[in-house]
Amino acid sequence: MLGEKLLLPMMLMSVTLQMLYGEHVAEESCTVQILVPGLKGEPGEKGQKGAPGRPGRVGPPGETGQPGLKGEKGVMGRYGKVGPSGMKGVKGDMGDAGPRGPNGDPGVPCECTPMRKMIGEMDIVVAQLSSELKFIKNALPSPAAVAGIKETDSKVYLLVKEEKRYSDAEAYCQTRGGHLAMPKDEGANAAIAGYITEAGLSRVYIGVHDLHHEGVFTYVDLSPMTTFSKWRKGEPNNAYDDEDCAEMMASGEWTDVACHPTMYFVCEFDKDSV
Ligand SMILES: [Ca+2]
Ligand SMILES: [Ca+2]
Repeated sequence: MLGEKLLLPMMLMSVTLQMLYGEHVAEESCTVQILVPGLKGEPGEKGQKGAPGRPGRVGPPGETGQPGLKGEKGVMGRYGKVGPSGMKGVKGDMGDAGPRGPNGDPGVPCECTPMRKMIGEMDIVVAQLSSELKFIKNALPSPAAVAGIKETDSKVYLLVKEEKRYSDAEAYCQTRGGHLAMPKDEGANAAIAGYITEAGLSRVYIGVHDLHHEGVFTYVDLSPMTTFSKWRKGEPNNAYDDEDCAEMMASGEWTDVACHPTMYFVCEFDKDSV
């Protein structure tokens, strides 16, 4: 093939040289071979199949496909965990009344008269207790200072375990609505004496004095001492010319004593005023 390509230019060059130099060239033309291409050959046999080519470029995305058909319902799952408690519901309407129950056994016949009498007596006791409680609240300075109270039909006596002079003791009793004890009969005197004895004492001031007229004893409320007195033998003696007040011994007997020493005393209160 290379030879064919070179032959044509060389042949043309040879013709050109012949035109330029005439005979000189013609003389030499005998030595130049003029090459002419031959006829086209027969087609060759078909070659073997070549190797596969490289992969092509990635194509554009395809169109969205059509939705598939709905699948069949699956098997039921397991039970879930228990949920939290719900809110309290609204109270429902009241139900219908139930059937009536059977009759009870007959009761014991009422003994009303004794019951009423007992209730009446209890009312009286309650009234008395209320009265005494009111008195205690008003009269007692403090529970520790008092041995308790003693009473007769008409009087309430209060033994005060605070040592005071006669005048201060009377003031104490008056503040609480009473006076120093003024025994005006044997019963009252015995009640006070028993009170002193039970308290383990030997003597207390009582409301008897001769402060206004020497030798003329009266009660502390200035009421006269007319029908009753309980002087110990030899009393009152106004010893040392200084005994104008009176004390009661545990025996119930009276003695005139000085007014300034301090000692325990007994107050009395009218039940009507308690
Ligand atoms: Ca006297
Ligand atoms: Ca005396």
